[in-house]
Amino acid sequence: MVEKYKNYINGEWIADGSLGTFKNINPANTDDIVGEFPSSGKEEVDAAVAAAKEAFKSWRLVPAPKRADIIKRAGDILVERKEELARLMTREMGKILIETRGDVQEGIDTAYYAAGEGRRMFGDTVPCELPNKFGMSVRMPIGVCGMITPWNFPIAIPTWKIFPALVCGNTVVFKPASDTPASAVKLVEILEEAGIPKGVVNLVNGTGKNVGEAILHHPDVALVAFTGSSEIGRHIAEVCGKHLKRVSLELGGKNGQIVMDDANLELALEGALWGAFGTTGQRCTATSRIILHRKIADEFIERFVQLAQNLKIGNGLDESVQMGPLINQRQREIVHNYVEIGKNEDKAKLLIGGEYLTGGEYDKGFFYKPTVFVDVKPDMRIAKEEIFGPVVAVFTVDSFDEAIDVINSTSYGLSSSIYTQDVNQAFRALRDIETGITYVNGPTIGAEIQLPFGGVKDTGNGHRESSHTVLDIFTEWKSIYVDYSGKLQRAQIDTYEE
Ligand code: UN1
Repeated sequence: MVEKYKNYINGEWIADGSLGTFKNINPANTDDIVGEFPSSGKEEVDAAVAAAKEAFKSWRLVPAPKRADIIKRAGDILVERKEELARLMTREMGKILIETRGDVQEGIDTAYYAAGEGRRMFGDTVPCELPNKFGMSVRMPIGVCGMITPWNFPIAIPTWKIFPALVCGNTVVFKPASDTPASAVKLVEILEEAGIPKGVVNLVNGTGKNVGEAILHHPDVALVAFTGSSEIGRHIAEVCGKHLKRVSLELGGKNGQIVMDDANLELALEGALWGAFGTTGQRCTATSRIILHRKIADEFIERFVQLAQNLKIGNGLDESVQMGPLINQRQREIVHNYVEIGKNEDKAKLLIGGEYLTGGEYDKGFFYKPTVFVDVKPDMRIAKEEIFGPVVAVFTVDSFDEAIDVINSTSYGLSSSIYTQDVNQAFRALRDIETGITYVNGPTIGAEIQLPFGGVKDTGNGHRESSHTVLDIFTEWKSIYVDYSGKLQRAQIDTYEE
């Protein structure tokens, strides 16, 4: 029996989708069907937006600390259900259990942080230039927010958007990735249990083409927040631009780890392995480039390749497994196509991997071998484009300055890292690397939710999720002047008139 999941619109769980149903399968074992979901389109989006618009009228008036209490409760429920959710997530999208537990933990951290904002959300009070006049700024909610989220962090990323948006007083239409709809249903169930009023959060399952597009074009959606590829992000920005919708984009990455000749190699190797092959390379923050100082390059490559080849690959529900499958066959083809491109590019050398992992249980999943290219040059496609798989491009450089040039030589700017013991070098790197996040002596993955998350260049459009900076996405400023002088006072004029 395949479990049947539903949409959630205006406080009701609705089984039928106007476009039928779709199945969600376990990428580590295609015999395992996680569930059947309503395939939705414009009809459901219209109903969800109407419910969210209506609910906004009262939700915006609920005091922020009370809204935050509901998010705090959602965090408490996530704590109780952490293991169950992690297991479902591993089944649904393949990453290993310690990582899916971390994914839920990121949602818990976000819940408590966002709940705290319910009692902060600071604005400014400033002196006014005229006597008997008071000036301050306050944050106002924006309205109905369309949240379009990816499959690689099925709990964490939706919470990054939904929790703070709700504390700010917005209402939500949530369209999760069609590869991870079960985690999304669980998250919405948790919000319902935590006491979210009807219509405040609505869940519509389906494809980007059917559901996502309807959200983008709906006149009553005031804001769209999206995490995913730069290609789709560009399209979303175009549509939202045309309609003057607010839009927040978290897009791709081509993150590099620099290893200088004075680095602690042990540490740098461990970091590179985790950064490159954690989540099977399917993080926007994944280490897809390693930039080695020539003096340590040979030793590093030899040891790195050995470590990569020894990784235990398999079904993430097995606690001893270190790397799971790719999300689906389409992604496996994309990854493999990049490997073919890399093999044909001038002088890049494929050292290990570059093929499907097959045989026995592997034949039932979308497994791919850890893949390492060396002698990569910055103008190659495998050096510049996001692959989203366990594929690493290794560069060898002769100096710190060359390392910085190489790390900056992509259009992306999400995360980066440098391994060095030299504090001067570390600070120059922090200043000169063009990314939104830079680590010293740590891998490119592993952002904590109390610092801004996001990137420069083609990685986004200037917004930052997490931290208090997320409030700038989900609120707009209102400036307030109260004149208690009892007369007309003209700014800039009466102030300076004798
Ligand atoms: C992503 O890669 O899409 O910093 C998000 C990290 C995680 C979040 C990654 N905390 O790697």
